[in-house]
Amino acid sequence: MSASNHPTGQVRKAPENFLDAQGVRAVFAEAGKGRRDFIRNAFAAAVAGTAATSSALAQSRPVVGDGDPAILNLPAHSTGLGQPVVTDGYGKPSKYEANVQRRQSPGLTPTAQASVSFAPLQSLFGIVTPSGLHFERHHQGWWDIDPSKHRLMVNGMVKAPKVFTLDELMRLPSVSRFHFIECGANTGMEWGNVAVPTAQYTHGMLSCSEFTGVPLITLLEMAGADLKGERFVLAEGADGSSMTRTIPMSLIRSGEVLVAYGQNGEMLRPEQGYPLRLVVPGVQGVSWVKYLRRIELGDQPYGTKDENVHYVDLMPDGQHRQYTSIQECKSVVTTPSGGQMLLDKGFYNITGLAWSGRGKVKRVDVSVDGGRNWRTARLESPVLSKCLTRFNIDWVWDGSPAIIQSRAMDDTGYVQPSYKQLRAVRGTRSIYHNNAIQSWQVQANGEVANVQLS
Ligand SMILES: Nc1nc2c(c(=O)[nH]1)N[C@H]1C(S)=C(S)[C@@H](COP(=O)(O)O)O[C@H]1N2
Ligand SMILES: [Mo]
Repeated sequence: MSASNHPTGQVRKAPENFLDAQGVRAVFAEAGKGRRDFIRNAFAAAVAGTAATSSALAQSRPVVGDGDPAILNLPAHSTGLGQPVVTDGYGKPSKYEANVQRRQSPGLTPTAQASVSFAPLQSLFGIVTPSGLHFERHHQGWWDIDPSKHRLMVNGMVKAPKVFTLDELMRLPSVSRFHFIECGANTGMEWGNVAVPTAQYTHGMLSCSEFTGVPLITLLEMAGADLKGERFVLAEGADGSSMTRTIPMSLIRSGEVLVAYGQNGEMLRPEQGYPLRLVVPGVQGVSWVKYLRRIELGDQPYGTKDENVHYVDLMPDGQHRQYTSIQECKSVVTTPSGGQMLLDKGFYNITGLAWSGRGKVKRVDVSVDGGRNWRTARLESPVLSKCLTRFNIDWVWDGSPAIIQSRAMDDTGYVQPSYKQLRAVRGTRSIYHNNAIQSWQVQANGEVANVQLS
């Protein structure tokens, strides 16, 4: 099967790509909260006008040589002078991409100091999240901290407690690595079967960057850390949330935990913890402490508020599971995905992302019939450990209803579970750590909706 011997279908973008934030929220307000059908139908109704237009366009598009003005008429950009170089500015995306934005979920109550924004996964390619689209999760808002006044203290069970300035840290040997970060609450709404309409809101508390920094083990060694016996590190942020998390030495010893100042080739963005954040590959986002100001070495887990009260999983036996930190293997199809619309029958490239907090993604299978049959997708390089992996697979849509799913497997052999399998172990009362298989239903009219198969 290839694109060349099938007519190529068109995907109409998700509403986020052509409605502004107010528009998306208005659709939700109309729909009222609650049932997935209301939300889905209202969403579809609000964008029906656009759908009709683009569908008509698709049909009336002239073939080459048939008088297509986009071919025959020389545009201004081919005959005139272009813009001068931007000498003193920071480059921006095309104005035609202005609606590709991180957004607050229309399904969550808006607050004065919004605390989560989601990355527009359905609009991204490859594995790297552009820094301006990285999701945000702030427990007390973000700050743009003066780096010359920021300090990192290393204390606790160390012979020589140390305080580093940013300049001192940046003189040390550095490494650069690609890793995903996923909030433990990502896909949390789906536990309650409150389906949010698009991949941005189901899976968008997920991003991937190239991080640059100093291995934490280097700083501990410089401070003369006593590393005999069981050891744990407490990481503390400088913002008002007094975010503190325990990091086990087993992760730090390998050198993969970084004190990072770089993100995608430049300094961290303020929203991502400028000037310093902890990078804890494979572990849920909350442990990636931003505005990092202190590292303490101890001999037992610290049991902070962010690990005793938050980010715990209520299990079927009524007990809370603590310190669930590794993000298990997971994947999501980003096109076709909720809110998009297939405008024709024909060839489509199904594409998505897969990741595992335990290592590399080994395989991704894709089903278009709700899990009865599976085909193995192509993994695009690079396939890196604890990093997003892009997958693609060909599909010819015959115009009948379909349910698209992806199921990832990592190099430990672990396979991403269905909702049924996940609930069998975890029950129904969780908020965090949902890595179940996502289902997107393609309806006969081409609309794509978020559904859950039982
Ligand atoms: N200091 C500090 N660190 C923090 C947080 C915070 O509010 N303050 N939020 C945590 C949570 S819950 C997540 S999911 C990630 C989000 O990182 P991001 O905003 O760069 O996407 O940062 C973590 N580190
Ligand atoms: Mo989080």
